[in-house]
Amino acid sequence: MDDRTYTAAAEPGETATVAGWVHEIRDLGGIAFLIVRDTTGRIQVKFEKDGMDDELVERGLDVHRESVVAVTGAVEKEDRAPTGVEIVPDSLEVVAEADPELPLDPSGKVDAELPTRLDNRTLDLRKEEVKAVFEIRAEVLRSVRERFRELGCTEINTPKIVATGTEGGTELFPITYFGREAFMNQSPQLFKQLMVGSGLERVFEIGPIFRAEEHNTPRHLNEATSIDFESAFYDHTEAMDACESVVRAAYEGVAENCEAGLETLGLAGEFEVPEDDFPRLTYEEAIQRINATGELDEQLVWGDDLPTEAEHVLGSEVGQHYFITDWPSEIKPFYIKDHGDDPALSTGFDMMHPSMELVSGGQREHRYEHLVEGFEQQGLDPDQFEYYTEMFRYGMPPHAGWGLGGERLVMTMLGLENIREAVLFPRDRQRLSP
Ligand code: AMO
Repeated sequence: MDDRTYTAAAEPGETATVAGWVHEIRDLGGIAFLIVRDTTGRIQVKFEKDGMDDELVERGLDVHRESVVAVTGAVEKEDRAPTGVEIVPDSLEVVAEADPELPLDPSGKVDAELPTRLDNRTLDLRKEEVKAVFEIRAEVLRSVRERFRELGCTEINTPKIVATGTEGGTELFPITYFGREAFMNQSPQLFKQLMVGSGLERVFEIGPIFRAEEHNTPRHLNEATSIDFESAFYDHTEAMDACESVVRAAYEGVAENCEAGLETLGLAGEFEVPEDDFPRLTYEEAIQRINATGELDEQLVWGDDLPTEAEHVLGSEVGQHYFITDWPSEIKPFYIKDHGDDPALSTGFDMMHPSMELVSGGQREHRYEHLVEGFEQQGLDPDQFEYYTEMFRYGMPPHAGWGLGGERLVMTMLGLENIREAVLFPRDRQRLSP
């Protein structure tokens, strides 16, 4: 539609054609209104029954809510209209009629449970506050891409169908690949590492990761978006600096460019870009602080992973984004490098929002013999990873990096209760379509 005017751009004094969805029909007797909604907002269409063509009035008022219409008419200033202007129609075309019964009410007057919303995502995204989440998500991705470019990274795309997994502990989804067993990739870990030894040196990837974990929680997905970073000649502290910078860039982008969306979500006043440096606690300090609160049933001991409850206790103590560094080597994957002076301590780190983990990362083991030993210690067959280990024999620089959960970043930024709210079409134990 070449001559279409977005509702937000309709100016009094002009004749315009607006096209969108019938948000509401208000019939007050002699006068009636259609509220037409498009991606920029809403506009009121006024029908004065006496002064107008009967057929036009009938067509306008018989249309079902959520039908698509195109309305042409004079745009007039009207202080009583929700947006200060209205259209007095000369013509109205019903472009696509909606059924009278809708599975979900996009005007939001009738609340819907999350499963109903996810089953009818198209209608759900007609709601301003749902659309705002995805506009903000898009801005998060745009601004992290920009920051990665400023950091000198090249964007890469690596295979999602692979022969082997990398993240021990979380399960793999097997698939059949021309009669052979293959898997959906859990992480671009090995590929991004291989790229630091290439001519690219510093890379990032934003792509899907697949985890067949049984968890059915408000913060786990079986298909998530991982924001991955890897750089040659970086150690874990430099990787943490980059992580902080990228997370801050996401907040800055949203604060700068998503004012309307934040307003719609009721966050305009309280949205804060994290200004201070993220505190860096060692794992040992972390467990001491958690234990000192006495809030866990059992005291944590060295070597324990942090249960969710411990993350919450520590998160409310720290009250801002923070890192946990120097994890025990035995609970970090084979590719994480140990501290040179103490092999029981790793350079692995996590970056936490007060409510949950957002990032894992570390310096990587780049020495061929140590790497192969690490595979064996983790019960993995190094032969299966030869395509990876082999490259460590041909000049692999020291390097470090991390992976950030895209949905968790959006979820924590906006205070969403369920991670599924940050995904258009989530994949979880129950949900394989839409
Ligand atoms: P990890 O497995 O900790 O590390 O994943 C990194 C981050 O990705 C997010 N994430 C998930 N989000 C939602 N649902 C899931 N099932 C899920 N799994 C992971 C989390 C998590 O912190 N290769 C390493 C990263 C690295 O060392 O570079 C890795 O994948 O926010």
